Amino acid sequence: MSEKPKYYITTPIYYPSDNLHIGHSYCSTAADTMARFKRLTGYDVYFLTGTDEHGQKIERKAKDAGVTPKEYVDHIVDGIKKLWKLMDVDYSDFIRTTDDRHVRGVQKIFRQLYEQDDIYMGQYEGWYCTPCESFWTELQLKDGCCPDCGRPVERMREDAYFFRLSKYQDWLIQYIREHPDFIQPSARTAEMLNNFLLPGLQDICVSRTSIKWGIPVDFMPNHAVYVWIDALSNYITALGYGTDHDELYQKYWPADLHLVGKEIVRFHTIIWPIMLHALGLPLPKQVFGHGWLVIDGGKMSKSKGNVVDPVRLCERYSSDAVRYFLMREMPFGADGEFTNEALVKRINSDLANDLGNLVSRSVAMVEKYFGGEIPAPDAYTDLDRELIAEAEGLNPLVEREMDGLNFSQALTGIWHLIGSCNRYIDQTTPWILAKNEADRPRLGTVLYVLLECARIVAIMISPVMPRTPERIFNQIGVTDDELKSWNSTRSFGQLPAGHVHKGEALFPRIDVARELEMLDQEQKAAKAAAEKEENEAVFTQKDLIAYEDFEHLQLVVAKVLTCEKVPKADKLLRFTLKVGNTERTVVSGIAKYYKPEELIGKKVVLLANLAPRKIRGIESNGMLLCAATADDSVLRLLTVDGDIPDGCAIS
Ligand code: ME8
Repeated sequence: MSEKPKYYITTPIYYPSDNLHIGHSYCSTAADTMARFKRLTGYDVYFLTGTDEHGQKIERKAKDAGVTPKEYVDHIVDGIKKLWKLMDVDYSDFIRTTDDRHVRGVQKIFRQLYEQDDIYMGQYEGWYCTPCESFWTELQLKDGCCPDCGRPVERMREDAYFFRLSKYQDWLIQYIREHPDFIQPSARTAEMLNNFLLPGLQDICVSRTSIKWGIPVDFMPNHAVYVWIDALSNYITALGYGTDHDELYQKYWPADLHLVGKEIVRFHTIIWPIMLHALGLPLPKQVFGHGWLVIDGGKMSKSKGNVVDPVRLCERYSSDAVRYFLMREMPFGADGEFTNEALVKRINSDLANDLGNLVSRSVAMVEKYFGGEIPAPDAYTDLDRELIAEAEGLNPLVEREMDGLNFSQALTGIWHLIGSCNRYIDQTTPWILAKNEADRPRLGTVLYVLLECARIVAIMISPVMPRTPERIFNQIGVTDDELKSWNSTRSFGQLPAGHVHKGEALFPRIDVARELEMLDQEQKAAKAAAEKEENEAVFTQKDLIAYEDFEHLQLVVAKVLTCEKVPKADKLLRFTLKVGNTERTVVSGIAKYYKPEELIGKKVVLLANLAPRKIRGIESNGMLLCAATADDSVLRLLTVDGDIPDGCAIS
């Protein structure tokens, strides 16, 4: 027997977030659907997923929670694994970047790149946003603050290793041009070339001394491997690359498909291929960047209270229904708006009505007219042949669309057949045929055609909806595995004699108006809870400091003499402050909370001995103290009560 061809597919490794939403399920559902489809069509599939667990953000969250980073991520990873189980995401392996096998693999890769001079020691300097763990250039800053979260950034410089991306730029441009399928959808190829490669690549920083929760560089342990060399390597360390047990690597690498969200295509099609090429390894065959599931045109976020919980949806509608919706609703490469209405209507019309009706009506009629025994077909009419042709045409259509990752189009094709079957019932009117004994052979043919179509549909939907097919097979009396196989959908008429078994409705019909009202209320409650949580300040005690440390801070009363908006900077106010017999300029990012004129004359609290910083070209000398909620939705300046001259010390 010839060996099965191999197929290696991956999802990105997810950040362990306590905020996993339906958007995260999107990529995993697609990867699982593809893995199942390839298995169904005869491939030896390896499907990898996992978690990306290092970095300062995790370190800080763990500290806030009073646990070690490992304890913090362990708990979240358990939740992620439970979600994949609930959603039938049936991976072959789950890699964690904290796994020993990964740590050792990354250290080896880093060392090799260093020894061959693709990694070198340099100095990194930039504006650093701690919450986002990101360095930014001056140009990237927005109003002098982090362009992602809007919070203040700090100038930081540290020794760091760099990876010579620039050395491989011309090679990569040529590679991408010669392999038009490497980056998909193809519009992303142009984006990568025009926005990043052709303007010129800069070497990237691949280590940090300021981050402790990371993989130590083994030959320079005060450096932790920074982000992408750690994260991207997972695709090969999981296969045992570089160890004595690299059988999986030998068998499955290169990957056939890396599925990733559109925002990380860049890392997967620039840094990753260069890393692999530098290591002398073959490149993945394709990187596909899918779109985002958005709400009200924007990303889901916990603080907006618009996070859609996949667990809740699966429990209420079944994982098959949720998977169907995700794969059907929007073309895979594009963004799509998530609404409760779209979800509920799709489940009702496509699953409860179209698919549910086909199966339940066909089975009910076989029970009623043939005592549950599947009739043998008689002669086919033109009408039958038309439907049969559509059913037989589905195999190549679905194969083509699935291989192109056009999940939605594949499902549209399958649902077209379901629609044709339901119309066929109306056209052939079995209930009228049943009245006349002479029409019995015709009635048998009609019902046979319907059951056989239902069998084909059940096989076709199985990659997207792994649970429903078995329920359909039970009802239409299919037990033989061969009749559940992909090959058996190529030619019509495989369904043998047997018995149908009327079962429960595949998907209960939904009262759409009531359901939407209920979901709406649930969402409002979730939003209110999120707001309450956000506003309830969580106080976490920081490390104790000595009194001498406090004494270093020079806090004084300052009087606002002038205050004005900084032109072309939405967030910034420029203050002239009187501090005793001196005056100074301070720039503060609080324009959103105050009108400049409200502040004139106020006595505020100034940290006077903070090193000066240039913000939007203005030198700011000190910082005004404010109190703010965690999400910065409310912010108030600290002012001094009563009559006290400016310049007075605060202690
Ligand atoms: O990016 N719609 O992890 P991550 C669709 N650790 N997809 C979404 C989505 C949404 N609303 N929200 C998130 C990372 N995703 C890195 C990857 S790989 C070596 C390292 C997708 O947890 C997102 O696009 O932030 C990405 O593909 C995946 O979830 C993981 O995102």
